[in-house]
Amino acid sequence: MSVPSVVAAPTSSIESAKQLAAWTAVDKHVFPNHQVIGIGSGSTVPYVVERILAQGPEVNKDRVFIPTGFQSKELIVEAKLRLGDADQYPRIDVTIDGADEVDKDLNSIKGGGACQLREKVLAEAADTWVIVADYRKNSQVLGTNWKQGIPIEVVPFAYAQVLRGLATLGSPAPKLRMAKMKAGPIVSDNGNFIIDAPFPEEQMKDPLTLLTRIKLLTGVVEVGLFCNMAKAVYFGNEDGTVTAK
Ligand code: ABF
Repeated sequence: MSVPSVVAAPTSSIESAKQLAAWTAVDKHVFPNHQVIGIGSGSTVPYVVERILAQGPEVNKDRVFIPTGFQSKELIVEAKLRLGDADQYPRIDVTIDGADEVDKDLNSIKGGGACQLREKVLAEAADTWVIVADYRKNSQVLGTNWKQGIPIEVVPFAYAQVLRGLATLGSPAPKLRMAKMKAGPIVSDNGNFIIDAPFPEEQMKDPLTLLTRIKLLTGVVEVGLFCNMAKAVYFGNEDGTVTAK
């Protein structure tokens, strides 16, 4: 049986860095006895699937793969791996996902691709949750590199009120995320809107407190702050090395 190819060979140092992080995470955390595997979203994750495929059809034939959204579902199908869903598999052996930024304590911002609700469900369901990213995502304090704010999924009916609530919590310019050409709000896989809310550095230094406050706003479905969840983070570097946190 031939192994399907799900990603082209990297053509830039950034792509090579992503591939390196993804391959390292798979080699260190995806074992032959792992049967239920969560597959995250974003541009680094295809390299995760590439490395899992390289473990061979014998290992993969009995495994089931749970996606965090439409993109990873397509990826799993294209790779000819068995697709499952989170409601069938509330316990996952290992989930590997990307991130928009990761701080010194392994807290992360996620949701640049509007998938943070399903990403968090799969992170919480996993015995082991691992982040893979290129070196640009590595920082001391969240919000240093990722400037557009914390992605927050909200029920459409409540978005204007949540915008007001976020301003009250201290966000200087929370914005409803719009599609290209302002064609309308971005809609998540769950039919909800996304707000991007930047916060001052002082508040970003304590992401758990911020997460708790935002989550209490009525109409908020999930917040793209992932605190105290990651077992490990791998950043691929341009020089061919990997930084592990
Ligand atoms: C996903 O990966 C999202 O949460 C995030 O927006 C995205 C970014 O990752 P990449 O750099 O791999 O495209 O998990």
